[in-house]
Amino acid sequence: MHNESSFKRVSVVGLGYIGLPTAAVIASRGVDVIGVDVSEYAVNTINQGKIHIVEPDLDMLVQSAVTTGKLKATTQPEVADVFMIAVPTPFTEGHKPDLTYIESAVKNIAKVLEKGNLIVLESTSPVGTTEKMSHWMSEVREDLSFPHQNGEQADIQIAHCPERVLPGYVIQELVSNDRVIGGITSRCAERAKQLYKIFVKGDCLITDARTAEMAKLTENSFRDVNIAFANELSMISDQLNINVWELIKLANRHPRVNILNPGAGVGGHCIAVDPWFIVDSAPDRAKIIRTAREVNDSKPEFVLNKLRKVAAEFKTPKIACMGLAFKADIDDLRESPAVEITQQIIHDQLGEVYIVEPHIQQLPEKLRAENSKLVSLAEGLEQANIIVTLTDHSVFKQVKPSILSEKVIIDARGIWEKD
Ligand code: SAJ
Repeated sequence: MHNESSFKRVSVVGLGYIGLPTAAVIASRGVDVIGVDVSEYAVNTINQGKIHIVEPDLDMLVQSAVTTGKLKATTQPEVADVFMIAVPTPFTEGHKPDLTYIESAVKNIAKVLEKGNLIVLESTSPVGTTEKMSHWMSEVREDLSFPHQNGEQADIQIAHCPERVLPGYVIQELVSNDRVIGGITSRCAERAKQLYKIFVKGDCLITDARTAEMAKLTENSFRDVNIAFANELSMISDQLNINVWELIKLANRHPRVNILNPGAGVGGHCIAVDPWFIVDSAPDRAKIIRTAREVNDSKPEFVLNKLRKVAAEFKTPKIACMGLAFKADIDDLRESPAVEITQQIIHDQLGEVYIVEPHIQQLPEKLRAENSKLVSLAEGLEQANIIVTLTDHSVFKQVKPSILSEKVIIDARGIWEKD
């Protein structure tokens, strides 16, 4: 495709789960893209036309972008018309946001900034971060003016456009999702909108930077609160001897009720993290948001306690842990409650542990032990006398009920109950 926008050269800083797909999609629209990452391994892999992360269809997109010369990766920032920042924003001890990746990326870019450049922060960030970026850059470049100093007349434009893509559907959602674009000034937002129009088919909705930051945190907190409601119901139902899956199915037949699924806990690096940024900004006001986090974080221990009781009734407990990924049909084990639970089962020596995770070839270091083994689905089902479902992978749903009839099942994901 031919690029007719004023953005001839786009730099994407941070080539992970968000940055790399974004870089490849923009390159596929005929724009020259420079990807910047601190990891030499990531940079070398990408420059060979390969990928260092797993996401459907990304491999082909990157390969074609690199082969046509439109995408190039480097460890040092180069001159560009726009810089899109997609680096991690984890939290530190006490759930405090850690902005060091953003600060160091921004200060690094500042060295190569030119008058007229646009910087867009894509990383999910606490309210006020985009404004902080403006200050950080001005410390490095006293020769340029920034929006917090010179408003609409600033030499440099800065905006926030939070990523909203769902892992597993990134390529599709990058193009089709609506985007919220918040500028420090309206000119910043308008300029950023021109950038996103190169590849986004959804609407680009304009606001200020603080509202855009809060919008992203709100989306993930909304989901966290609703999952917490489902998880709380599952624990109450257990106490009251009610099947929570049947309960939710029935309640959801009300035209204005739509309860989400209880599970083994909330994992991933977004929903279990972002609500804490709201709590950190307004600790006295964010009551439901904080409690939802606590409820979801308590779910793994609840599942473990159920398993401890069941295992105590067996002479030789053989436990099949179904799934390690943080959610269905992906291979991502980071911040996964399934890993946390499995690790504890192994550590507490609750029995022989048969780990079934069809999306990985070998166990992560922390799950390797004398009493643990990565096995196929068939072997796990055959060997185990206790089965605990931790991730709702599609392949698990196809297991015939007759195979399960002689096992004790703790179905934390409702895989074999829902339908
Ligand atoms: N989960 C449940 N029950 C449910 C739904 C999810 O227990 O009914 C669990 C999942 O198993 C998983 C966790 O919640 O452990 C999070 O999974 P998810 O599919 O809800 O979300 P993520 O973390 O993969 O992606 C979210 C998305 N945000 C929203 O849906 C509001 C995505 O659009 C964001 O771009 C992404 O966070 C992000 O990067 O912030």
